[in-house]
Order: sequence, then C-alpha cells, then structure tokens
Amino acid sequence: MNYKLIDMKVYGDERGKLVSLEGGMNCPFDIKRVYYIYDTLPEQERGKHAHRELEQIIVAMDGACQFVLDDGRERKEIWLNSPDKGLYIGKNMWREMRHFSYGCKLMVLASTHYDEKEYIRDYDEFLKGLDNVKMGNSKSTC
Ligand code: T46
Repeated sequence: MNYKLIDMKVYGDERGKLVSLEGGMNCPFDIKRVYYIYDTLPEQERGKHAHRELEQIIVAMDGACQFVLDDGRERKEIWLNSPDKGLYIGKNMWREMRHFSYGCKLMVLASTHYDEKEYIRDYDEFLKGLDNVKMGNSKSTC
C-alpha cells in the first residue's frame, strides 16, 4: 500500500504548538500546490478517485475524518484526527473520505499543479490502469 501516516515533529511551548513541513525534507516531494477543505458534513463523502502521478500529504488541522485507501488488492481505513499527523498518499491509490466531523478542516500539500485529466474517477478504469502498470504498458514509475 502506497501510503504512510507520518508523526510530525511538534515545536511546543507555553505559547502553543508549531509544525513545519518542508519539501524534500519531512515532506518527500517538492510542494507545487496547497489546498484546503472545510465546511464538511458527516453525511457527505468526498474523493472516490485515484491519481497516477500525484503525491500528497493531508493534515486534519481541526476535527476528524476517515480515509479509505485502496491499491486494488486491499482496502485500509485510516482516521485523521490530529494536526501532528500527516497522511502521505502516493501514486496509484484509490481514496475515499467520509465520516467528517462538523467543522473538519483538511490541509493538503500536493506534488503537482491541479490537472483534472490526471484524475481517475471510475473504479474499473483504476483497476485496469493498475494491470497496465504491472504489464509495463504505462509510463508510471510505480
Ligand atoms: C484528493 C482529495 C484528498 C481545483 O480547481 N483545484 C484543486 O487544486 C482541487 C484539489 C480541486 N479543484 C476543483 C475541482 C472540483 O471542481 O475543486 C472541485 C472539488 O474537487 P474534488 O471533487 O476533486 O474534491 P475532493 O475533496 O473529492 O478531492 C480532493 C482532491 O481533488 C483530491 O486530489 O486526493 O481531495
């Protein structure tokens, strides 16, 4: 499974806490884009797609939500519920987000600029693409 839950170093003192993410250091890619998700609702699901090339780190800055990650062989459920945890998701991973707490805020660091063409939004197409990667018919390095 091409994901990792990263424990981030927290600089804390009586004034509060600070976490730093730096491309190529504790973030394993150069950061090309940052976006955030907020005003989420518990009954709404997001995601349901994969990316061939994009890598991301996702941090729940406030509240909690569950990620379902799927590499075509197995599915894992991961809770994101603390600003000192970063969920790294690599290439070729199907993701779904659900069970958002009210007011959950996600910050996402991304390795590429936004490109809708790079999204795979159909699960069968995702599985077929994985077969192509295994057979060497794709340029993906994964
Ligand atoms: C992911 C999860 C964690 C843009 O115009 N620029 C952007 O950088 C992004 C991320 C989205 N958009 C537009 C595209 C859609 O019209 O914003 C709208 C909502 O995007 P989407 O439905 O893809 O949002 P999520 O929450 O389902 O997925 C997002 C990311 O797209 C995705 O890469 O891994 O968050």
